[in-house]
Amino acid sequence: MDKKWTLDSVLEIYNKPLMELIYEAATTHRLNHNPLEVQISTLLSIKTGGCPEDCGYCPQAARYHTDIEKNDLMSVSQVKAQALRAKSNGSSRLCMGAAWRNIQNNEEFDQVLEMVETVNGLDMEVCCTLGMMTEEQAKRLADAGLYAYNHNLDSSEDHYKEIISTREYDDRIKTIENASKAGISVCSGGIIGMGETDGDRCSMLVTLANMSPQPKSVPINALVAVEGTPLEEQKPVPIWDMVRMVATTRIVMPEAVVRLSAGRTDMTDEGQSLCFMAGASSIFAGDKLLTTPNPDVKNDMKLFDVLGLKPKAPFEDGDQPVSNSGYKECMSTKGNVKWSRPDHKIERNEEAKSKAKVARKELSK
Ligand code: SAM
Ligand code: DTB
Ligand code: SF4
Repeated sequence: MDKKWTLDSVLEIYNKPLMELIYEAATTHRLNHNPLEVQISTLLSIKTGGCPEDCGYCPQAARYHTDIEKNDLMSVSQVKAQALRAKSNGSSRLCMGAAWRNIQNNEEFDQVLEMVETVNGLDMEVCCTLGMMTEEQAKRLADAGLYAYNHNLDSSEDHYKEIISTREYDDRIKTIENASKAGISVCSGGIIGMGETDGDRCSMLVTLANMSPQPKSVPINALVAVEGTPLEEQKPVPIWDMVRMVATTRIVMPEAVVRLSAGRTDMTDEGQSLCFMAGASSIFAGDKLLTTPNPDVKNDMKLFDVLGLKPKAPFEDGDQPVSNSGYKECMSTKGNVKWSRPDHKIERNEEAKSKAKVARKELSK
């Protein structure tokens, strides 16, 4: 039976002397991963702003007065162009985010399925974060070639109520289960710096670590306190808290990719290096997260050089999904990508798939 974590046992790890904590996390990291590889992932906001939810941290909630540029759903061709750009900058994963409460079964969802199939066809790991999702919708995304679904718990169940009132913690857990049942790799983590206690942070980790299977990917975000949101006055998170959180996450979820996510613009190179030492194995790169700024990718690459890190190739932790949704890409007269031949199945045989995997590994050396 899987080990069950308790709040006391996780708090004990979180509160260790920092040097001990980093050493233990670095050891766990080495036993489960190549410590010199860090995955570069790019975020793309495919539909920005106007969200009906009231998440207290989020600049995209319609009810807050923030200075973001709202956008309707991007076209498939725009997404393809952005994905190619991300790939050429070293990203092996694209995470597409929409400011939706939940997925709806409409033409916009069909368009997202086309985006998923297109980006999977570029041999990148495709992740989506589209809000709540039913099992049926998860299956359609899996069929289109979705690799991962991001749905954060954000905080402990208790603290969640202080931050969001328009949905329940259990709604989040249900969507995570739906992704898992459809065979999609789960990406779920949270935010620190929202006025929570150390107990709240560790309680969130207990919930994640006791999931079966554990999430394959755990983003740890430092709050980006955006003007106009209820959390605009929050003080920046001390780097030591970020290191502790990353290290504890690494120890309780040894096999997961731990993502050093929002908040890097406020961190020094040395602070980020401690996070890598403590087991962070991915960053979001590119000049923007979803709506807020992110460090320059050239600086990230300089830091990788200094530390001897290299970008990780796609699909090292799981097979590339076969896009099987029955769409086939072709160009419309307007130049937007459209789809035809709904019964056509795109399949790659096993030999071709394993050859592609070996080639990608060689390329990443
Ligand atoms: N609407 C979808 C949802 O809520 O699941 C997807 C998009 S939402 C922006 C994705 C995640 O971004 C949130 O769950 C939250 O963890 C993170 N996030 C949003 N605003 C943030 C902020 N200001 N600082 C740090 N993380 C943030
Ligand atoms: C995650 O945990 N962090 C990313 C990704 N998953 C979707 C999003 C961070 C958003 C930060 C605020 C913004 O740029 O709007
Ligand atoms: Fe909407 Fe997601 Fe932002 Fe919450 S976090 S307001 S659900 S976009």
